[in-house]
Amino acid sequence: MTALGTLDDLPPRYLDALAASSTQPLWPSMRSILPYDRPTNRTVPHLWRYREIRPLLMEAGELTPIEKAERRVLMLANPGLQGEPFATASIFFGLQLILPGETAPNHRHSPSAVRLIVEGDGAFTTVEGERCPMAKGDVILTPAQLWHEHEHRGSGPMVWLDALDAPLVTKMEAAYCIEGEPQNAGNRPDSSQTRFRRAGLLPYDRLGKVANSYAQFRYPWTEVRVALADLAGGAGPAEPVQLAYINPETGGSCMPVLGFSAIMLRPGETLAPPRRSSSCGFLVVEGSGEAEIDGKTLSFEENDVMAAPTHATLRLRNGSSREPAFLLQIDDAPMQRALGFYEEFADDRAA
Ligand code: GTQ
Ligand code: FE2
Repeated sequence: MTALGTLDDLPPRYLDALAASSTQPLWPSMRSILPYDRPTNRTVPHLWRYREIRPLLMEAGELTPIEKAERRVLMLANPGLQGEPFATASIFFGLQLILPGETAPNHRHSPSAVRLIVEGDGAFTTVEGERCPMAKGDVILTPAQLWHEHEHRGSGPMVWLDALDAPLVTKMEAAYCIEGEPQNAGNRPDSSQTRFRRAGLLPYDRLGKVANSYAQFRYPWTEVRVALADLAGGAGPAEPVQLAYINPETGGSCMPVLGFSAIMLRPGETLAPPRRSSSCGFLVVEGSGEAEIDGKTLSFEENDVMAAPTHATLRLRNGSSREPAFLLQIDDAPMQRALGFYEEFADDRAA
């Protein structure tokens, strides 16, 4: 690697002239714009303990009425990002609380959001007129620019994890939101229960259509859990048990920027995926164990959330030798693939 010239190498007169012409030399900044060999991460491995955050979220329920919040959310701010309210450089995570009888008004925005349900029942999110019931572990999509509102008709608090591609959209100076009239959705079951009931089957009239749309908004956890158990039943001990959430009409990632998948850690299993260029986070749906992210050990329990920077070395260990553990993974691999630079590293240099 060549040692490059610095600003000190240049005459002050020349630097003043550059500043006056709104230009800058690249070569003194080359290694910070293009770090050599691997990226420089600000994002640090981190775990948000649900046990600690839940009381704060409940207190927000007392301190701030829904009308004053629109969305009552505690954002998960990675300590490495110096006050930026993001979990990784490209992933926004927030824990949202809605109380019985409350509604979060109809709106749409340029960032995409996905809900991963943590606790409670009796709430719905309505996306483009489709009413999606929320139950623990469910994944519900709110793609960019689609109308969505939340309503809680049950009893007890309802909490979910919001995952948004807001960091990217904000960086693009393209983030905005508008409010609309309530959607007045009917009682029809959502399409995960009708048109997309089983993997491998598509409504006939959709066959061959290049879908530029979102066919399915909700991915019920009860079905994902069964699918993971069935996958484990047919897998060798060294094969990871992980299922990706896809758009059933395209077979591609369910969202364009962020990717969603479910992992089953079999009893006693340690999962050591290849090092990847993507950043990611995890929501623990069931079980407990340890994550090792770039050498940092984090003990996780049910409902905890974790974040890992790009290019991280990762191990996920199930703490139980009797019960499986289940995690939802959120990553920015779809965006990296779309941009043409996604990588997996077979030889883990950091191991
Ligand atoms: O529930 O619509 O965490 O618009 C951030 C922005 C949640 C939502 C967030 C949002 C929402
Ligand atoms: Fe929203």
